[in-house]
Amino acid sequence: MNFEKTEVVGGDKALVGIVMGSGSDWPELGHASETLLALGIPHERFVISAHRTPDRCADYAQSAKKRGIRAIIAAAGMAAHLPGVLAASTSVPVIGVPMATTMMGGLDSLLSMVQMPKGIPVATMSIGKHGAINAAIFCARMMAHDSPDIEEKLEAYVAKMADESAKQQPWNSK
Ligand code: RP5
Repeated sequence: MNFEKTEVVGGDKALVGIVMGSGSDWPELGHASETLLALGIPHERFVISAHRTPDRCADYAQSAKKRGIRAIIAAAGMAAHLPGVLAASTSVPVIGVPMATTMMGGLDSLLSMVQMPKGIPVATMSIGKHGAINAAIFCARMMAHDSPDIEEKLEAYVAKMADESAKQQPWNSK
């Protein structure tokens, strides 16, 4: 099964799919895309809703493996079913990113996502930007073993982070 064509960021063939329940999730999911790019992982991006476009959601999940997608980062807020619904229709690992909400700060999204019953796992990250960035790094960790380029970029990313952390002197900043 083919899914609709889209722009691939950072290469010719996407290895990771970033899927979000609404365009309103993009400000946080943009960090996942940026981080995947920094780690040399080509990816695609779609707005797909488990509730508003359920058939499209099933089509995406069912086509993902055949199209070469090796991990799906799925973000949603409120009753955040998207990662679980995608995971139900594919064997590709799904990494869930709960979105912050104005009503409950994202605890609603987190609990909807993390409490998957046995059999269909979703690897749930932390809420919002931190989870989006960690989802991308988690993809790199899964893929580094098979890709010296991703491994090298991941090592450089971690080394840069450590360097920046060790150099911090907040008492000297104005
Ligand atoms: C979820 O509902 C989306 O993932 C989003 O976080 C939330 C609100 O969606 P919008 O009303 O902003 O489109 O499905």
